Amino acid sequence: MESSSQEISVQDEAVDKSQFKTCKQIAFYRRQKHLCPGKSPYQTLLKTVELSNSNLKFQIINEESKVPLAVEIYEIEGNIFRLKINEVNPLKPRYEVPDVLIKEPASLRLKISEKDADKLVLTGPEQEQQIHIMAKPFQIQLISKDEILLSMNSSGLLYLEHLQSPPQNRKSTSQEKESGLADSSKENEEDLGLWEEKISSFLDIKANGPSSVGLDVSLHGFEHVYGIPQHAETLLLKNTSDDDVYRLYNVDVFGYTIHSKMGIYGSVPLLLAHKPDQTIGVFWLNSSETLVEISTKAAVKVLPSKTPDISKQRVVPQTDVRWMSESGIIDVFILKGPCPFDIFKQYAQLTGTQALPPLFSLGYHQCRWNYEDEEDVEKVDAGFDTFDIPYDVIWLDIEHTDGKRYFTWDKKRFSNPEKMQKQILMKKKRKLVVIVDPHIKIDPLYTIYSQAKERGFFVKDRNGEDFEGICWPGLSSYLDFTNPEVRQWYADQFDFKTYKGSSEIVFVWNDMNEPSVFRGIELTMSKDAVHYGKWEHRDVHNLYGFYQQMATAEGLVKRSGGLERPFVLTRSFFAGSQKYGAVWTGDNKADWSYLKISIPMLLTISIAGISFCGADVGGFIGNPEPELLVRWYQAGALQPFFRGHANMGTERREPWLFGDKNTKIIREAIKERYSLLPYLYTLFYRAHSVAEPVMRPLWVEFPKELETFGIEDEYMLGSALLVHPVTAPKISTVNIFLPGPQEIWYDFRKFRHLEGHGILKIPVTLSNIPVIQRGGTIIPLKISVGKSTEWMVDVPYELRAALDYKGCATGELYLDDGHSFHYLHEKQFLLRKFSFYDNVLSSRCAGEEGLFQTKCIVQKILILGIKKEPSVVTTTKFDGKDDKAVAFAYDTKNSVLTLQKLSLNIGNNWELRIK
Ligand code: NBV
Repeated sequence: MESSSQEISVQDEAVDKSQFKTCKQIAFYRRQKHLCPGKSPYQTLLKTVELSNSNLKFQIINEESKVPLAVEIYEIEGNIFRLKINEVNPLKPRYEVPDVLIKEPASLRLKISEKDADKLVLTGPEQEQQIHIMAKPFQIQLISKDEILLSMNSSGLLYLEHLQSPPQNRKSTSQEKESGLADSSKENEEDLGLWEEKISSFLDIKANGPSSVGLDVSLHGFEHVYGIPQHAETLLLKNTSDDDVYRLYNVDVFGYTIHSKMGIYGSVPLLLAHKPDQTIGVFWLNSSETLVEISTKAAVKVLPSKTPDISKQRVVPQTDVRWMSESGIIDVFILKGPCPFDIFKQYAQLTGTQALPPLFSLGYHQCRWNYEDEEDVEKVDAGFDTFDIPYDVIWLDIEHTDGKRYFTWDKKRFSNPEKMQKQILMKKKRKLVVIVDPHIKIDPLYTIYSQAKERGFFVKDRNGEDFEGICWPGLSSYLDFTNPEVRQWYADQFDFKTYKGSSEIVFVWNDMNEPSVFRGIELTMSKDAVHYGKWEHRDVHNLYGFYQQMATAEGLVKRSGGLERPFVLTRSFFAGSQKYGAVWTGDNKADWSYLKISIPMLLTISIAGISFCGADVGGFIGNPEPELLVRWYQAGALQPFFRGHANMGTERREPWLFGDKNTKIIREAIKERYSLLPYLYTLFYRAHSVAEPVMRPLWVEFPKELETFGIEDEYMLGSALLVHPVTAPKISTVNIFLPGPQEIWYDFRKFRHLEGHGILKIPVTLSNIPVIQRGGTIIPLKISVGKSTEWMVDVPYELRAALDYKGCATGELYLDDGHSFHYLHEKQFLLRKFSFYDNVLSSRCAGEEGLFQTKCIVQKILILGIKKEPSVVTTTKFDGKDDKAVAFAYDTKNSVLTLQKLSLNIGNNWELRIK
């Protein structure tokens, strides 16, 4: 045993999977399944319609129970529609998710353009778009260019259970009557989990009875749907069957099963649907346990015809999506695109964009559970230098603490953490990440515990006592991060004065924040636990990790006086987590199938707004065979968050432990990542500024090409690089799909133009995975790499231009100090645009307000796809100096022009002319 967790025999506690519910064990699912699709009992009360500047309000009534519901409809700036449905007079307010929307969305005034007994027609700013509200039954249709794009409640599955007072004074209620539950015997009530839900020895008591909500959304003309992470599943969402629906419920599943729709660590209730001329997004803003059913079918569409009696029909696909949540209100945003990138922007307009990471965090991270002690850290760190492998961050897992008391150090193993940071890591310009979990050891002598206890900062159980559960330190309580005061206090714990032994190179990893509770129901917190504001845990469950990461990130910013960008990795996440840092895919296995599934998993997280994501390189559980480890490094090096990690008890696997040949290949993969950092950092800038995902499915870049819609074994890194990881052993050729008859593709390393498009068989060796540059792009690179990102600040650039069929290309570079907020507050950044047109490559400013100064130069330029050998190449600097002829080399076979020894300032305007 290399490490010990004396407090509790941990491994066994964490692996027990038998406690995760199947759908049929979820009471609100069983209840909602009592509804038969078809005619909804809800009717629109058109006489209640009220139009204001910001919305349209009206009531709908359940014709069977006669209970009304309040409906609000908004047209939000930027082509977004919002529907809210709540009780008219709830017994007490129902939970409406706070803090996820970055601001109250600005709405536009709607206009009622038609109103009769059956229907209300509304128009927004765009004339060709209409909202139809049907009266009998209640249904909403979004119409675009005379076609139905989307409809809600068209399958009649709108559902809302009204809050009730506790059982003693309870009468049978409306929805019980509705679903035939009113006459149920006590036994039947238990079955449906109305007031209590029992799973093995766990009892969940529902203070206000059943409270679930549900709605069906039909996507007309769509058969390709994506999103709703996190699942270990394919990129394209599958049709669900009754006991196999997509679950959004954050839980700790050690070695999760792949190709499963069960919930794992994070949830983003955003679904995307795509067809060649339209992308649409459905954002279901609800943080309680959520289930999503998907069913794609062929629907008959009647086409408008001039002769009314000869109606033309066409069969079109339709995808019905049914959302069900355990509590809260119905609050759904329809992002109307029309392009994939519009959806990303619309979603970011609501929930924010990816935080701009500090540059070091885009380097390679070396982690394991655990790096034993200071000596171990020193050795591993030195290993990277000995073997000439760049890396930026070493990580310490839970064993570095004093008995799993976060914010402390194990006195024996880490007796002098300051020295370790100063004399080893800082000197080498490297960083340290430490783990800080949300459970707090119940120990009155532990300051964090005693302070939190005294201030009442822990989540309570249903009896008003601090909730207690078992986790790594033994019996623990859980900080209530939903409370803003707790978050502030928690943020202050990261202050250098409070967090002894920490320094400005220490960053943070939030694990176990689903939250994980050993021996708890489904290894998490009881749903009847009580949070700030008297909300039940069931209401806020999926937000717990979101809030911890928020508080941690705020703490890191605060400790630097607001100057420095934080880096926080979280395991659990929700919509909007992108604002606070990075996520990873948790406890995967050292198995080829997990390497393979990591691609669709990361793509799905990426299109749901969280660009900074990665999977444990090598696989957390088990020992990867060398070939798998090598392939995983090659894949991870071209994914947004790049960290090697390994479980306790696994064999050591630092990159140099697998023989010279493998070390060399891993070194090359990591070095290639470092040389690509200018491109990657620019992509992150775009994710941050305009919400473009860093890692993208092919269909996002080629939205009209049907063949790309289901591709998940390759992806685009930005719009310039196509990456096809190798995810099986002993492979000598791979089938790559190259989109676009109009596109030209080049081998990124050999610069060769790849003939053709569609499926291409290309040979591979173990030395690298296929990376292909798209014609029409210019990629900024560093010409050499250093020990870590900070060693590379002054390293000159290379520009690699790959020409399209018209002989043109464009690219961009974003640059700043790599760590502070000066880019934001003082506009200290540089944004350059490179373009190649008419045999001239020019560099110009693309962000006039940027003020960053640098001496860094472009030293090398490669132009791929130059058809003819030039006779002369000149550079013109726009700093007063004249044209200058420069030396060049031309490779006739591959049509590559190479210019070396240039000295063009990266921040200046210049031109390179080819004659
Ligand atoms: O803190 C220990 C591990 C961590 O290394 C891993 O990355 C997390 O996903 N943690 C889970 C808890 C224990 C898992 C058995």
